[in-house]
Amino acid sequence: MKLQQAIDRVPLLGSLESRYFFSAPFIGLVVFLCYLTWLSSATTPVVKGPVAGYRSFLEPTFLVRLRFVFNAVGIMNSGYHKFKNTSFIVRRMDTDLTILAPKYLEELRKSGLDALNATHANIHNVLGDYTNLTEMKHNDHFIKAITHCLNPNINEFMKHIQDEVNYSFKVDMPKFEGDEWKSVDIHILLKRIISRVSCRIMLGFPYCRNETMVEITESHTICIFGVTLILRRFPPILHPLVALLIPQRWRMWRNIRETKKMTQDILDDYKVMKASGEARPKTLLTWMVDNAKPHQESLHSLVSTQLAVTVAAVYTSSQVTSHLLVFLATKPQYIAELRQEIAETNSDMENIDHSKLQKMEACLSETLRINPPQTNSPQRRAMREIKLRDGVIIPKGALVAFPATPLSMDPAIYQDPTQFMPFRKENLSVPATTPGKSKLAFGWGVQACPGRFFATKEIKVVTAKLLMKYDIELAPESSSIRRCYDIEDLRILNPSIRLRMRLRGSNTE
Ligand code: HEM
Ligand SMILES: *[C@@H]1O[C@H](CO)[C@@H](O)[C@H](O)[C@H]1NC(C)=O
Ligand SMILES: *[C@@H]1O[C@H](CO)[C@@H](O)[C@H](O)[C@H]1NC(C)=O
Ligand SMILES: *[C@@H]1O[C@H](CO)[C@@H](O)[C@H](O)[C@H]1NC(C)=O
Ligand SMILES: *[C@@H]1O[C@H](CO)[C@@H](O)[C@H](O)[C@H]1NC(C)=O
Ligand SMILES: *[C@@H]1O[C@H](CO)[C@@H](O)[C@H](O)[C@H]1NC(C)=O
Ligand SMILES: CC(=O)N[C@H]1CO[C@H](CO)[C@@H](O)[C@@H]1O
Repeated sequence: MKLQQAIDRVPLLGSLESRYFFSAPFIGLVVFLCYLTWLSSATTPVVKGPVAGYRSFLEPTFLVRLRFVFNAVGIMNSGYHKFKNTSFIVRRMDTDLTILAPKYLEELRKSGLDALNATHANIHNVLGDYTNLTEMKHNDHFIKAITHCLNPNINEFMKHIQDEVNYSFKVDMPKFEGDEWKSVDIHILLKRIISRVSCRIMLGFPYCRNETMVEITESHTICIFGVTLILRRFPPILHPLVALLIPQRWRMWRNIRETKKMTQDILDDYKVMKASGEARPKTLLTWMVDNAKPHQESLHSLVSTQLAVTVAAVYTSSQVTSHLLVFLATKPQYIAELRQEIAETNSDMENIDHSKLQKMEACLSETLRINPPQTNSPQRRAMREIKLRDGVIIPKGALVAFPATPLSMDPAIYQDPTQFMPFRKENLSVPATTPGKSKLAFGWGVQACPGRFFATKEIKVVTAKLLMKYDIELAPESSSIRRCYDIEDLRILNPSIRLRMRLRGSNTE
């Protein structure tokens, strides 16, 4: 009765009869039906083609969209094998996505097809408006910094990267006594190492040693995944409301604020250094500051681009390295071969191009083949209507992608595709960084991942150091559990996987 009194006191509610309040189930039903209607309606233009994923013609569309959340790879595979040479459509909860037939890869590379834009696809996928990443639309600084500063000077950067990896091993590694085995959450460990290295190339020494900044680098991508995974469950009309309630978004804002503070402090330091003629560290940030066009000079712009690189760089690399180590932990025969190869390079890790540590690079390629971080890769957004050579029309606004995982797991292309067989003879000589028509983990064409040269070297350095210092094996309790999960088109290592590690040295049996 207290409720009724309370209701009566509120002018508007008091005038409503209380029986309306008993129609909650009715309102619930209406809301639910609206939700299903939204889920069933197409939201993005698509290329004409069949739709993959329906188990029968009776299956309602909302179910197909829901199933894509946990079975994206299954749906992609069924479409790929059923419609071989034609493009098909998959239904994600937030959009319809056209999976282009692999035969179009050639055309995409040759003519460039620049109107199919990778950045705009990414902004859509991370809901840029809600993750403060729309700045990327006006600002390709984050890509240029990598192609103009990092890639041409990569050997110079490698010195710093090695130093940072050394430091990380000192402070982040669990302490081992004698020859005891310890259970290690490998992904947490690698995320920390990779974040430190990422901070080092972005901000330089000593700023990269600021633990707040390292934590931001580590957590920011996860925050953004959290926001997008939640928001994709809701129709756009509800996004402004729902977004306010997502804790990851509060954390994300805090990260942005802290990064602004840190960046401002660094810029102030730069001014002092400039005045005294002291050299600033060579970093992505200094490059961005020096090469900013007027609209790119603001703190807001610098911080957005900085975080855009973090989002592209940290989670991908740490996941891939974790997958690699888990594969190696289960295949000790390769560890022995890799150790021998590392020993032969005489610990000259600064100039590790493809010609050095080739076997390790083959292991990395094989890891990327079995577990590309994104199942639909590369993804592009059509910025205008595009007519392909065979007359197929990609309408303006369409989101298109290629079937990275189905291609790299196709038994017609790779023998025993589910097996980790790094020394597939024919491909030993192909660098991990070179995209292939069935090797799309780094994307494709001019818009392929600009950070892939760095990523490969970084992963090789970290893995080499781990293998030389520690014995690793799969923890017994992890041997029978699932290795990976797919959440929509992202593949993640099962967070429960543990490796056992121990110091090598006098105790090598
Ligand atoms: C193993 C690690 C990595 C994988 C698997 C990976 C994969 C990818 C893929 C598939 C794309 C899209 C390419 C396309 O659309 O054709 C991409 C774009 C990109 N990656 Fe990477 N990447 C990795 C590491 C890195 C690192 C370390 C950096 C930075 C140093 C980086 C920076 C970028 C940037 C800036 C883009 C462009 C985004 C855009 O076009 O808007 N990536 N990456
Ligand atoms: C797919 O296309 C290729 C060449 O474009 C052709 O040789 C092949 O027969 C086609 N396969 C199917 C199943 O249509
Ligand atoms: C994609 O769009 C971004 C942002 O609008 C732009 O800077 C970039 O040049 C475009 N990429 C291509 C390949 O046209
Ligand atoms: C990192 O440590 C290794 C040995 O663990 C050493 O050979 C190398 O010189 C160190 N690199 C840097 C940059 O300090
Ligand atoms: C993020 O973007 C929103 C909307 O554009 C803006 O109101 C907010 O201040 C931004 N957050 C931060 C921390 O910059
Ligand atoms: C990290 O940097 C921020 C911003 O410059 C500063 O306020 C904070 O005290 C630094 N933290 C440490 C541990 O140095
Ligand atoms: C993924 C990849 O690069 N595959 C290549 C392996 O080698 C054969 C033969 O050289 C090529 O045809 C494949 O494209």
